[in-house]
Amino acid sequence: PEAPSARPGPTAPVLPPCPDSPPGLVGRLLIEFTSPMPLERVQRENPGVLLGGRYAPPDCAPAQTVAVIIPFRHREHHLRYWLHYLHPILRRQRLRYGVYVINQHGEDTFNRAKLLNVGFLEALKEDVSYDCFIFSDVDLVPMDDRNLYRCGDQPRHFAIAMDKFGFRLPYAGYFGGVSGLSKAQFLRINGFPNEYWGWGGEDDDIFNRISLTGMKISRPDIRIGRYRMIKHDRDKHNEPNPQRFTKIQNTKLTMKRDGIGSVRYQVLEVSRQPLFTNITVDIGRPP
Ligand code: UDH
Ligand code: NGS
Repeated sequence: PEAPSARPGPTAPVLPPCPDSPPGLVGRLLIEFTSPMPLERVQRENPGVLLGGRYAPPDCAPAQTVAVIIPFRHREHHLRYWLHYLHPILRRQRLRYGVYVINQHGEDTFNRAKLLNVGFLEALKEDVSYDCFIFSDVDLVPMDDRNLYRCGDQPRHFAIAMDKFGFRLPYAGYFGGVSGLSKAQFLRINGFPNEYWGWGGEDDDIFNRISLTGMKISRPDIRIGRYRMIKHDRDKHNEPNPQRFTKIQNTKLTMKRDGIGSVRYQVLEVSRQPLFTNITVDIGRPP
């Protein structure tokens, strides 16, 4: 083995790099949302997760540091399932990661993509070493732990075979649900749009940004990128956005001015919970 480049201190042992294919993955998983999931149980079953939802493997040094960003409002019961299933998966994947729940304050129209922009900036304020960002809806749980939550040389789409779509992509340009970009990829597209209020289209706008900057979506094997979605009714204050069809025609023009460079918001509270960091934010309301 090579000589370590930094001198190991008593508290910082030099670990070998984590292997490309983590050993100990189990493959296909049984995912169900029938019995209720108390948070105390999820905490008890994940003692290795540190305050704020941080984790690093004890036995190897990962190449990346991953911030998992969840757009959120009034979905506590989905979040408990998400934490229950995802923490053990991410641990088996030997990731160094943190979980950030970006909670939209108030009852104005929901804005998923703007919350994801906030998550990118706030995660970096917590830890400048984040270099990979995974954006996950709170109601999506992977059915296979070989679907590795890390970044590559192209933006990654993870949720490609959801149960509600018959385990297929609904259309070739679908980029919704769970996606991942490196810090450099995210900055290259000027982050995500801030101007999609209500449901729909923001993921297509992100897809357009990626295509327009000459990048290509990378996806896992269709047998591995399977997901279960927790069934739910339409939320209040997240009605389909009637402007979405015209907006996605104009990404090329709007992406220059609307994105991570122009996002305005106010953080109201940062709260480090045992299994995640909760960031409550005022993102304003549609004009
Ligand atoms: N989200 C919240 N709270 C909300 C709205 C959205 O947390 O009030 C987040 C959450 O992470 C969710 C994501 O934004 O997973 C995407 O929103 P969504 O779940 O509303 O989108 P989806 O396409 O559902 O899953 C749309 C309504 C489907 C109604 C189907 C009725 N059978
Ligand atoms: C498209 C939406 C996307 C959405 C996808 C799946 O039509 O935002 O359906 O929706 N695009 C537009 O509306 C322009 S789903 O079946 O999950 O409700 O993600």
